[in-house]
Amino acid sequence: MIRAILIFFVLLSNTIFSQNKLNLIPYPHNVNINEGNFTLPETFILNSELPKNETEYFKKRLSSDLKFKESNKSDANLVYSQLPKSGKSEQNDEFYSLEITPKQIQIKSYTKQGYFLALQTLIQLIQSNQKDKKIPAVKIEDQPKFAWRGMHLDVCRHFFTVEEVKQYIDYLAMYKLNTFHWHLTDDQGWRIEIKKYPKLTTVGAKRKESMIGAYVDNTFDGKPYGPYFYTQDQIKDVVKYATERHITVVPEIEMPGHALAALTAYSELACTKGPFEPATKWGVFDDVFCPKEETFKFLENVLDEVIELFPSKYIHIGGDECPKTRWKECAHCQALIKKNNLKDEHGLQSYFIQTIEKHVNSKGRKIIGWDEILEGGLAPNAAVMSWTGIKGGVEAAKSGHFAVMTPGSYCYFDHYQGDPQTEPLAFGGFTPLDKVYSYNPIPEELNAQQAKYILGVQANLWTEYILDFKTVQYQIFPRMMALSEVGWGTSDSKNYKEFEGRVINQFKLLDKMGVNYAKSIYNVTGKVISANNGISYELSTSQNPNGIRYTLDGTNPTANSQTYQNPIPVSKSMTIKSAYFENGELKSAVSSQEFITSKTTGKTITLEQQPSENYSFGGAFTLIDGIVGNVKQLGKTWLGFQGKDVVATIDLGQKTQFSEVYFNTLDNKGSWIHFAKSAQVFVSDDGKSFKMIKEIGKDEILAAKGKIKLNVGNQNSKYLKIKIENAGIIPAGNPGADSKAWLFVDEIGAL
Ligand code: TNX
Repeated sequence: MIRAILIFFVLLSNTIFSQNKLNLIPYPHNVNINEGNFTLPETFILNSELPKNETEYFKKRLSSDLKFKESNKSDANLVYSQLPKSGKSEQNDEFYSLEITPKQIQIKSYTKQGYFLALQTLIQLIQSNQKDKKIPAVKIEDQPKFAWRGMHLDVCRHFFTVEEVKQYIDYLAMYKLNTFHWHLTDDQGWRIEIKKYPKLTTVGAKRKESMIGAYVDNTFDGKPYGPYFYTQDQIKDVVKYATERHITVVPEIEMPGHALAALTAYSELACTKGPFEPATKWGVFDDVFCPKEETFKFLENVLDEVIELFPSKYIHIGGDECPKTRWKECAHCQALIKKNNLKDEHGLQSYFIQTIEKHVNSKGRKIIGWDEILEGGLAPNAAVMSWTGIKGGVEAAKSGHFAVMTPGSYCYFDHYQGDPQTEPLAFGGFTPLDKVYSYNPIPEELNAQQAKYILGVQANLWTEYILDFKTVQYQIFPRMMALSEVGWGTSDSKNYKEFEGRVINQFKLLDKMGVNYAKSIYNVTGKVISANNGISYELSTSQNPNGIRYTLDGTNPTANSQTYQNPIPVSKSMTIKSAYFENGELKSAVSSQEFITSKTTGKTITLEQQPSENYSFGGAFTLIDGIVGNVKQLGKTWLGFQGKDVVATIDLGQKTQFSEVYFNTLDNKGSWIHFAKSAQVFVSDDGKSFKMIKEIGKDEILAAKGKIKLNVGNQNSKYLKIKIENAGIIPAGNPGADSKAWLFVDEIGAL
């Protein structure tokens, strides 16, 4: 009976949902659903007065769904009228109204852009009602909240063809994004033809090889990459393509940092002699543009050609991550600091950007740059793209400068969107769909007047770990849909589940288009919990919990595998594989978790000193949870201690026999992580007086590459204590020299 009532409510809420909400992303601001439907005819009749280019686009998008014909009659299926411009109106240029009655579809707007946006809404309505060919009678009045709704694409770390870039632009158009930020130059490659400086592409558009796999692996593929770049004709073609879709292309030319590819081509623009080569690994490099006369002349000439190619109001000049190492040692730079009364090298960075700004302004354009352009004082007319959090945007808005919000933790689509074990290798971080959806581009610190300087929001796609276009699709979908609704101004975190329903509806369309979107929202996530003096593995999903199936024998789960009900006891080493199914169909990726258990697993552990906040994951329990630290997941399965030793005491519950003790420690000097210096193992029966049973030094730890296994003879004790000594102060000649080293430790076991 209760079940029947429940089912009734589920059905009822489904009908309410389908009655109240249309399958649209971004959701419009004003929607009035009326009685009746418009039935899609066999041949859809377009009024011949419709704006031409946009209507061509509409026909192309629907070419596999509908046939079209033109008619000059006013009773055509689709008619358009342009609204007269009214100065006072609250409505902006992107406003549109879309009225669908059982007889006709009518669009009104001030601009062709408004008409184009209305068509996107109509396309989504038609495509999501393809089955019964009926679209609901509705009146929509709509316009975006933010003028800048952007997506960025890095084509330097990995290159994408003109065709792929055009597809990317198409995705933006589908979800009403209007700005494409094209990251065209970086250390690893210069990707735009500049006629005056041919070496930029003959020399700077290729690299010897590329880093592959996780950064910590420090592995290279040995394969030359490139030359890959866009000719000016190709650039013009892309800009035209975007313009037809009412999308502004904002080019980015990086300076003063991220300049190795350019310096390889023209080494005279650096502070030191070189020779240089385009970077083969990822990161930040010391060789940057030197603020000399000839460098400015060069950059101005480059920008002149760029300005010719891109009609955008803003030109992005980079500005991020510019180490000051070379400038500190360069006599010319120091003299320039003195001559211009600058405070220091940060002042010089500001001088650099202001010099460029003057030039760009003289051509009638404005600069935008990453938030480091605030260093040492912001150029007078510059806009800021706030990526290292929101403070850059806040500072800009408070001082009357425009800002675009792209904070890493919400807007970096190179981050993971699901459990890294089920995702393609990504940069790091964790930015799932609901996190993007929860973002509010207006920082709380701003008052209404200052908030007007927030131009909008953008997501960035850096491609260090994105080798092909399939992975581009994977990283942006479905998160771009969340971004789109955030930028449109109709997102509401409270309604996330309802939004997710609309996303799932869009998946059908993406399937039809052959887009490789992420299914991470379906994924099953696992958590180790302590139970009965050992551990159990708890599985969950944000979807229907009855849809989880799992196996313990290493095979991939099928619809017929065991249904998950309660946490799974992990009493021995095993691999638990799980996945989410709906109506017998696999919806998620398969999640796989290996457990290696020992006599310490799930016992009581205490740490004398706690790990550093950012690397404390599940606290001390992490060290005995049966999951052995994975090098690729530093923030997850390891505990990190900066400048501190690890002193862990494990209460085994009762006298326990063991003869081997093991633990793991890491070495990644680039990230200031160093192997332990020594380790000691103790035992006790009362937890008070401990006896040392083993000690090892640095050489043994090094020889074992951090995977330490210690033969401790036959022991029979209730307490096991282990002291792992931090490497201390980082020695000279290493990154982070003179700072406190990090000690990363995981999984302390006894066999
Ligand atoms: C920081 S965001 C960078 C990029 C990297 C990115 C990786 C920004 C302005 N600079 O050079 O690709 O992190 O997430």
